[in-house]
Amino acid sequence: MADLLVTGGAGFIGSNFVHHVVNNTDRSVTVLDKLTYAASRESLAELPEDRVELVVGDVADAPLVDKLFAEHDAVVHFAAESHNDNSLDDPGPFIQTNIVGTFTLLEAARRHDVRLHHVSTDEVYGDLDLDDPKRFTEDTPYNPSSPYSASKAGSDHLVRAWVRSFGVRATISNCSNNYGPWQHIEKFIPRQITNLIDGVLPKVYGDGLNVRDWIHADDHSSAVLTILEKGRSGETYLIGADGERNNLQVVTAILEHFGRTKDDIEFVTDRAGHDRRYAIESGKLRAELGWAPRYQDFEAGLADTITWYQEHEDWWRPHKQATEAFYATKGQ
Ligand code: NAD
Ligand code: TDX
Repeated sequence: MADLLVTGGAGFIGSNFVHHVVNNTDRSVTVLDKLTYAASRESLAELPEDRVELVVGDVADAPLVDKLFAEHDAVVHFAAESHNDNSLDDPGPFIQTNIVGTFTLLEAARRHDVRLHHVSTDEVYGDLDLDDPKRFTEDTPYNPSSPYSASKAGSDHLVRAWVRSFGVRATISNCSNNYGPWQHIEKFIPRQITNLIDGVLPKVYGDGLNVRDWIHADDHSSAVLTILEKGRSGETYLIGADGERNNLQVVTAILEHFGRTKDDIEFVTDRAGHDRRYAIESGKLRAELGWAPRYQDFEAGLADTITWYQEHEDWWRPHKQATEAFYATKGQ
C-alpha cells in the first residue's frame, strides 16, 4: 500500500501508532503535526528516516492539507487538543483544532477521495453513574460534558455528515483512557508518577471515586490499524480493554510501587463538570474485526510505565515546573 498520513503523530498516541505501523506493515508514514506543547520529536527519533517524514504544520491549514492529501491514499487523524483541564481554562484552541481542523481534513478527503480514519474518545458519550451496570456502545447517545469532549463530539458529527452527504470513505473510533510511555505529564497517571519521583504527594480531584476504563496505548494503536485495514466505511468502533478502575485504585497501585501507603494522597479541588464514570463495550470491534488487547493486566502495564518515567526523566523534567504551576493556579 502507498503512504499513510498521520496527523498528530508526534503526540502520545499518534507517535505510538507510527511505531506500530512501521513495525507491523510495509507502509511509509508522513506525520503532520503542529508540534504544540504536547508534542515530542523524541518520540519519533528512533524511527527509520526512509520510512517516516515529519511535516510541521497545522491541520487547519487548508492549502497544506490539500497538498498532503493529494500525495497520500489514507489518513489517520489523531491531532487534537486533548486535555480536559486546558479546555476548561481556554476552550478556543479546542474549537479551532478539533472542529475546524477536522472540517479541513474532511474537505480534502472529499476532493481527493482519500480514506480517513478519525480517532475520537469515549468522552463524547458523557458519563455513567458508578452503580450503572451499563457500558458505552456504538449506539449510546452523544452527551459531552466539557469543551474538550464537546469539540470531539462535534468533530465526530462532521465525519458522519461528510460520509452520508458526500460519500467520504471514513471510519471513527472512540477509545477509553490511554496510559503508557510518552504521555504528557499533565495527564493523571504520569502526573502522579512524576510527583512521587519528586517526593510530592499524588493530587486527586474530589473524592477520587471517578472511574476511567484504562487501555495501554499499544492496544489503541493495534485497534486503529485493524480498523484502517478491515473496518467498514461509515462505521464507528469502540475501543476498550475492560480496564475499569477508580482514581483511588490507580493512585494506590502507583503508591505501592514507590513503597508508600494509600494515606499518602492529597485531595485537591475537583474538576468542573468532572465526568463520573466511563466504560467501554468493545464487542463489535472484537467480533467483527477480530481485534483483542495484548495488555490484559493493567497493574503490570502500569508498573512498566512507572519504570519508563523513572528512566526518562530527561524527557519530562523540563515540563514539570510549568505543568505544576498551571495546576497550582487552580488549587489542583
Ligand atoms: P496529545 O495531546 O498527546 O497529542 C496531540 C498531538 O496533536 C500533538 O503532537 C500536537 O502537537 C498535535 N496537534 C495539536 N494541534 C494540532 C494542529 N492544529 N495541527 C497539527 N497537529 C496538532 O494527545 P493524545 O493523548 O495522543 O491523543 C491523540 C488523539 O486520541 C486525540 O484525538 C484524542 O482526542 C484521542 N484520544 C485520546 C485518549 C487519551 O487517553 N489520551 C483517549 C481516547 C482518544
Ligand atoms: O491531577 C489529576 N488528578 C486527578 O484526580 C489529574 C490530571 C486528573 N485527575 C482525574 C481526572 C479524571 O477523573 O483523573 C482522571 C483522568 O484524568 P485525565 O488524565 O485528565 O484524563 P481524562 O480527563 O479522563 O481524559 C483522558 O481520556 C480520554 C484524555 O486526556 C482524553 O484525551 C481522552 O479523550
